[in-house]
Amino acid sequence: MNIPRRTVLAATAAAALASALPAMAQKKIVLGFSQIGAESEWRTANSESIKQSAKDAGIELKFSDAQQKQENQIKAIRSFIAQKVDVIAFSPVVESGWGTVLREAKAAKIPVILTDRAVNEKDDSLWVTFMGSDFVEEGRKAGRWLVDKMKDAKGEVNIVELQGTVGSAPAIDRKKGFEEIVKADPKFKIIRSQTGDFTRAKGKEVMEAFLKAEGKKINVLYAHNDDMAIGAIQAIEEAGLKPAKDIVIISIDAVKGAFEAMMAGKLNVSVECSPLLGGQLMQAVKDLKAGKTLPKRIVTEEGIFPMEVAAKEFPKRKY
Ligand code: GZL
Repeated sequence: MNIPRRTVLAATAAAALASALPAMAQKKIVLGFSQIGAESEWRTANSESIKQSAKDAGIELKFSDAQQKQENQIKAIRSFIAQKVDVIAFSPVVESGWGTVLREAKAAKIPVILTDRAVNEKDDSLWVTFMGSDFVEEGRKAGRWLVDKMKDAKGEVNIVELQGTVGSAPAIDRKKGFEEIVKADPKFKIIRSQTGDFTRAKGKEVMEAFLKAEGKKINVLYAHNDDMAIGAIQAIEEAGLKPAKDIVIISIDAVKGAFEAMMAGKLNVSVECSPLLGGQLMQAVKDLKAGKTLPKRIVTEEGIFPMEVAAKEFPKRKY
């Protein structure tokens, strides 16, 4: 039987494609991830979540640690572009200064996912989605807890504030949310506010300075993360004061160290900020590569843990 030449060619091409398909289908998605650093327990748990979830999802992860420097994150993103990764994701150390490199990624047709922290670029076509917590709401939760705690307090309530990294979304928004709530009652006064850069060491150092300047006038410490609160607790004890008693302490993240401090009676409350974004990120990467549309904003659901529930909740904690 004489089979037309074009039919033979089509059959050969189909056979070649079919034999190549399994390999093509198995071609691993490559994700370039630029992480801020390892400044806190939260960050360490976040990195672990991303690395483990990439492994579980069969995604090849190129992971870079920027040691909390924006220029290192920009370098890493440029390197991912040069390597032609499939997707780029990162947690921006600060809100501004990303337009140029995000436009380079867009020009290279590499989709970008923001995780954990936002950027303040006007052109939101520069990223596909932003997944992470609502930091303003975290600040409001901290404020609402304090207002309730101090509802019977007479006279002024003097607050010192340990801010996160200057210019970072969590520092800007946690301050905003907390102030929105406490400013409703003039008895609350933020008498000192300074960055502790989200680290234990800096938190301790700045709290020492607060104590030197204000001493027993301080009624409350509001720390933008647990690591700075834990550092400040050391300073408060070294000053001969009782943390969580002489000075009410509110912090954010709800990492293991915070639960341990609450169970020791040294921290009053921690607002949850979940670092476990790895699973959501890998699902978003797979959906992207499968041509699905992602929501512009994916918000993490979170709670609040006062010291009274710490012992019961601690065994259930995943970070
Ligand atoms: C919040 C995250 C913050 C944590 C800090 O999502 O960006 O950075 O609250 C961490 O502990 O350093």
